[in-house]
Amino acid sequence: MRRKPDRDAASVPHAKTPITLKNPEIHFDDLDGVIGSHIPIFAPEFDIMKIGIVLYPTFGGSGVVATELGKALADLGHQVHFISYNQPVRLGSFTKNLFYHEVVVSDYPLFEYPPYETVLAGRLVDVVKFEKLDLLHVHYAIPHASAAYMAQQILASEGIRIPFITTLHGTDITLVGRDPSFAPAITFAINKSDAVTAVSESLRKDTFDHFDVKRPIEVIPNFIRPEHYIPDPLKDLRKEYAPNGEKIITHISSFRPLKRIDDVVKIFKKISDRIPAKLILVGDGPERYNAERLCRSLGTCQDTHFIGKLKKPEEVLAISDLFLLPSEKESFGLAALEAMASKVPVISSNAGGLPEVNRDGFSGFLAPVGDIDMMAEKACYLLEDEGRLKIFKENAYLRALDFSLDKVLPKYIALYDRVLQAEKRTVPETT
Ligand code: GMT
Repeated sequence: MRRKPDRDAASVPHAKTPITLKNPEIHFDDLDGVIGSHIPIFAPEFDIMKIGIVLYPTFGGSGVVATELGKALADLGHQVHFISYNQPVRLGSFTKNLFYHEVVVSDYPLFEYPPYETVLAGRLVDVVKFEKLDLLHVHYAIPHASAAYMAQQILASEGIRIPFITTLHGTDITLVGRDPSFAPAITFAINKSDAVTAVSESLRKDTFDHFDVKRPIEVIPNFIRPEHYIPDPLKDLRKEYAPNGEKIITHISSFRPLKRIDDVVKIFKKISDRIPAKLILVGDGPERYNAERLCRSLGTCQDTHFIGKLKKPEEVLAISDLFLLPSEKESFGLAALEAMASKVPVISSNAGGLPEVNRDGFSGFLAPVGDIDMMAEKACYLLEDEGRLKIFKENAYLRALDFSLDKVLPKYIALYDRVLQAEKRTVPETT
């Protein structure tokens, strides 16, 4: 049963209001295939929904997007229940509409591999039943989609119907999911989802190319809340990191091999041979040690700061001049979008969905994966000319606004509404 909110529907962005573009002259065409079409978006009737969001709570982009989505929905009056094994890192302070349900897996000695998926399914059954959820939205297919399907079937056997939406984020499709040991379960769970979204056109295509998917996949891109990226004038750390006015180059990632951290260090070496510059590396992961060793052997350590994981990467982005993302694979590249929202141009590879986010020659530059010469050249082209850099900084911000919450959230709400409308016509399925 969906409820009306206790506040004025007309004051919320998705109350039967056409969403208007603040900058209609800017790149709306580029959103074809990324966001959808030119048709003005009419959001559905405003009803309060009770939504369960299943996510990875760590620093990865899928967790960040899922958390921000939940927070935005809660701000609009919807009731949002996060379900995960840990409190999402970007959750911040609670509001009355936000809830967190922890999934605790027993450490019974027999379990060499704790059965997270089974316990998650059980927790979903419990939360759906007792919180009377309207729908589940799972982020990252493995193992969330199959756990949601299992929960859906358990509930159906009790006469309770719960639809679930799966959002594909990247390596669940492009890397891990393709492993033959995962693929059958992933394909099945995607096909059993009540709706499926992918964060880029590239990921959508990859999914159809590599899995026998029978359902439509809607592209709903990742988003930012522009207000999160307004620099705090009291926190200008620029002088601490670049005391002599050096340019600041930043990279943020999980330091996994596919992020090609070595390329970041090598590109920086080429840049710093020409321009006084500092490199700030944010994040941590398996490649950190190699990157530190490479730095030592290239002699760039005194200009490089490995600062580890940060809850508020926007603080570093606020003092950055350029962002590097030379990834091997990247379904979207949320870190690049966050940099652009902070007015930081991006030099990235052209892998996956990156060209859908970073506009070559406008918000930064693209280069083939591994082409560190080209990336360093493009970086110097920007950093050597103050006027040019300033234009690219403004462009990066304008491009980021194409992915602002007010443009993307109505897409999710419209999808929820469609799924819930379809639900009214569905009888519980018991296999
Ligand atoms: O990279 C991953 O394996 C995990 C995943 C995550 O949780 O951060 O990253 C993917 O999802 C992000 C959010 O949609 C995207 O911005 C990243 O591009 C994507 N990573 C890859 O495709 C490598």
